[in-house]
Amino acid sequence: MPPSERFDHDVTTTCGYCGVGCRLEAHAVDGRVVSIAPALDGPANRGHTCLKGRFAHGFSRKRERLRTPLIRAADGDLRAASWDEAIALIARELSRIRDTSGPDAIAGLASSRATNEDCYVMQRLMRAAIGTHNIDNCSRVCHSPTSWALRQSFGLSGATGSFDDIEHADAAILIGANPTEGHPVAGARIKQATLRGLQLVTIDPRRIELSDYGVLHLSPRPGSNAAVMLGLAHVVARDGLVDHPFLDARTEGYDAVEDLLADYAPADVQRISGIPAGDLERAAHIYAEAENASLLWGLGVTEHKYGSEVVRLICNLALMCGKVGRPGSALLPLRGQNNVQGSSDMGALPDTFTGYQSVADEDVAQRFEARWGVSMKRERGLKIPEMFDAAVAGELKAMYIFGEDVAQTDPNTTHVVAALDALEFLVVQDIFCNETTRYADVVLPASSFLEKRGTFTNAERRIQLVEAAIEPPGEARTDFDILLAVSAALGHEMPFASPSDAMDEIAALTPDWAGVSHERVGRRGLQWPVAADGTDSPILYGSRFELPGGRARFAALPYKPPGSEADDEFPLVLVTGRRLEHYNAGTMTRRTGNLELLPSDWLELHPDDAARLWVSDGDLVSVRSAHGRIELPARVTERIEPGHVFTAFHFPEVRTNLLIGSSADVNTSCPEYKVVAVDVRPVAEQASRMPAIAAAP
Ligand SMILES: Nc1nc2c(c(=O)[nH]1)N[C@H]1C(S)=C(S)[C@@H](COP(=O)(O)OP(=O)(O)OC[C@H]3O[C@@H](n4cnc5c(=O)[nH]c(N)nc54)[C@H](O)[C@@H]3O)O[C@H]1N2
Ligand SMILES: Nc1nc2c(c(=O)[nH]1)N[C@H]1C(S)=C(S)[C@@H](COP(=O)(O)OP(=O)(O)OC[C@H]3O[C@@H](n4cnc5c(=O)[nH]c(N)nc54)[C@H](O)[C@@H]3O)O[C@H]1N2
Ligand code: SF4
Ligand SMILES: [Mo]
Repeated sequence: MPPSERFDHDVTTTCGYCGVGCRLEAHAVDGRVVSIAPALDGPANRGHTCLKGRFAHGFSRKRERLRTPLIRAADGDLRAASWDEAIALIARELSRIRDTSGPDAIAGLASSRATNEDCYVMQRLMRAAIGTHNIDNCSRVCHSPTSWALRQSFGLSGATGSFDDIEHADAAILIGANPTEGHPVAGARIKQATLRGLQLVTIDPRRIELSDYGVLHLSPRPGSNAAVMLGLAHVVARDGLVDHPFLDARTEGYDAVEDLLADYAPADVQRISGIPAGDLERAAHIYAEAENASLLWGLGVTEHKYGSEVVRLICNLALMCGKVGRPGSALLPLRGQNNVQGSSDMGALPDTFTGYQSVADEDVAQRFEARWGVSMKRERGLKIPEMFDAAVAGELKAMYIFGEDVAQTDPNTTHVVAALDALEFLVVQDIFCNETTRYADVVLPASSFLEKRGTFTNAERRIQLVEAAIEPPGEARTDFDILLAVSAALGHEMPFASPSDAMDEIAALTPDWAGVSHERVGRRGLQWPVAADGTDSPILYGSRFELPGGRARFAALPYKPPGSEADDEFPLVLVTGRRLEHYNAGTMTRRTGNLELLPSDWLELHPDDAARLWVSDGDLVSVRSAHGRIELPARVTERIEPGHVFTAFHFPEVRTNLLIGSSADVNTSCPEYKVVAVDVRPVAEQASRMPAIAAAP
C-alpha cells in the first residue's frame, strides 16, 4: 500500500502492565500498534520503559483475542452469539436470581487492569443496578494489607510520596519487593540512585538483583518480617535515635510500642528471623541516621498471615524516626497492577464507595443514593474469599467477573474451581479465554488498554490519561460501553456519554478527587488528593495526618509465626513471586515475543537442598503441599537460602496455586502466598538418573 493510503495514528498513553505508570508514545498503522516508545516527559518513567511496556503489545491483534460474545450452549461448548442475545441473557438471568434469591446472591469483581472509569461503572452497576455491595477487586490478593494499615496509621490509602523520593533519599530500606522484575523502571531508578550514593538495604529471603547494588542485604526466614521490623525499632530506641519532637507533636500511642520493644533485642530477632544481630543493628543505624530515608515494600510484606500488621510496624519505624511527609522521607508501597490503586480508589470494594468513603456512613450513603436514584444497604458486602465460600455453600448464585483470572491466580485453586462450578450463572468479561472462562455461561469480548480511553492511577497516587491507539478487534467493545449496556439492560441507565463524564461524577462524589477532570489530568497527571481548584498532592502529611486530631497512630503489635511452617512431612518453605518477562495470569505476555524469552516456569532451590534430594539443574520435580501437587523443572541457585524454594505463577500448565491454601491476612483476607510448606522430590521417571546403588559394570 502506498504510504499516502496508510492510516497512521499516534497517541500518548499510559502503560497497562505495572503500577509504575510509564507514559508511552504508541504508534499505530492501519489499526495495528507497530511501535511503542517511552514518553520523554512521563513523570514516573522520564523517557524509559521496560520490555513489557515497550514490546509486549503483540497480544492486541493475536488470533485468540475474543472478538464476539460467547454463550455456553446445551452441549457444554461456548458458541458465538450477538451482543443483543448475550446482554439479554445476562439481564434475564441476573434479574431472575435477584428476584428469587435477593441481590446479595450476586457478586462482581472489577479489574485492576482496566481504567478508573471502568471500575467506577462496574461498582455502580453492582450497587445500583443489582443492589448489592458484593464487589471487590484483586487488590484483595495483593496490597489490601497496605491499604488497610496506611489508613489505620496515617489516614489515607496510598504511598506517602512519589518515585522522585528515591532520588531525594540518602538511604532506603526495600522490604519484600523485587522491583527490577516487578517494577523495572522504578527498579532502574533505585539502581541509579545507589550509583549516586543512596545507601540501600534489601530485606528478602532471596538475594534479589538490587541486593548487589545495596550496602547491606538481610535474608529473613519467610514470614518473620514482624520480628525484623520490631528489631529495627528496638535498636532505634536503644541507641537514642528516636525523633522525640516529631513523636510528641504529631503522633500518639508510642508508649505501648516502647514497652513491647523490650522483647526484640537483636539476639532475639536473630533467633526468629535468622538475620545476624550485627546486620540488623547496622540496618537500623543506616535508616535512622540518614538525613532523609524512605521505606519501600511489596508482596513479601503483604501476602502473609500478618501482612497488614507488618505494614503498621513499617509505619511505626518511620514515625519513630520522623521520616514521613518530606522529600526523600517517604513510605512507598510498590502497588502491582497498572490500576490496582485506582480500582480500590473507585470503590470496587465491599465496604467503601469512591475515595474509601464507608458504605456504613449515613451521610455518604445518602449522597450516593441521591445521585444514583436508588436505596442501598449500610452493611458491607462480601470479600473475594467470602464470595467463593458463599458459592460453595450455595448462597451465592451468580458472579460477574471482569478482567481477573481467579481460576489461575487466586489461592486454593481447587476451592475456587468448586465455587465457580457451583454458581448458577457466571459472566466473564475479558480480552482472552483464560482458566476462568472455562466455567463461564457468557463471555464478553472487551478491550485492552491500547483500545480504550480513561485514566489509570499508579503507585504514586498519580491519575494519568489512557488514550486509544487502536480499535477493539472484531465486535469486541470497550469495557466502559459493555458495562453501561448491561446496567441499562438491568434497568439502571447511567448518564455517561464518555469516560470523561464518569470522571466528572467521581469528582462530584469524592472529596479527595474534587478537582479531577480529564482536561486537568493532561500530560502530567494529578496525584490525589486533588483540591477543587486542581492543586494536587505529591507528598502527603507535610503538616498533619488525615486522622482525627491530625496525629498518626502507633500500633503495638508483637511478632506471631506464619500460618504454615516446615515440618517432617513438608520440610521446605515455598515462596511464590514473579518473573520479569511475564505478567500475572500471563494471558497477554504469553502471547508476545516474551514467551520466547521465557517459555516455562521452574523451581529455584539451593544447591544443598538439591544435593540432598538428588535433584540436578533441569530435572523435573514434583512439589506437594497439604493442598495439592504440581510438577515443573528445577533450577539450582545460590540466590535462594537453604530450606526455601521459589517459583512464579504465570503458567496455567504449572498451576502453582493448587499448592496454596486458604490461610490469609487476619485483617484483610489477603492470601498467604508467600509461605507454603512443601515436599519436593524428583519425579519418578527422573529417579532413574539417581546413581544406582549397585551400578552394573
Ligand atoms: N514482570 C512482572 N511485573 C509485575 C507483575 C508480574 O506478574 N510480572 N505483577 C505486578 C503485580 S500484580 C504486583 S502486586 C507486583 C509485585 O511485585 P513485588 O512486590 O516485587 O512481588 P513478588 O515478586 O511477588 O515478591 C517480592 C519479594 O518478596 C520476597 N518475600 C517473600 N516472602 C518474604 C518475607 O517473608 N519477607 C520478606 N522481606 N520478603 C519476602 C520474595 O522473595 C520476592 O523477592 O509486580 C507487578 N509487576
Ligand atoms: N502464587 C501466587 N499467586 C498470586 C500472586 C503471587 O505472588 N503468588 N500474586 C497475586 C497478585 S498480587 C495479583 S494482583 C493477582 C493477579 O491476578 P489477575 O488479576 O487474575 O491477573 P492479570 O493477569 O493481571 O489479569 C487478569 C485478567 O484480566 C484480563 N485483562 C487485561 N486487561 C484487561 C482489560 O482492559 N479489560 C478486561 N476486561 N480484561 C483485561 C487478562 O486477560 C486476564 O485474564 O495474582 C495473585 N496471585
Ligand atoms: S515498568 Fe511497568 S509501567 Fe513501566 S513499561 Fe514496564 S510494565 Fe509498563
Ligand atoms: Mo498484584
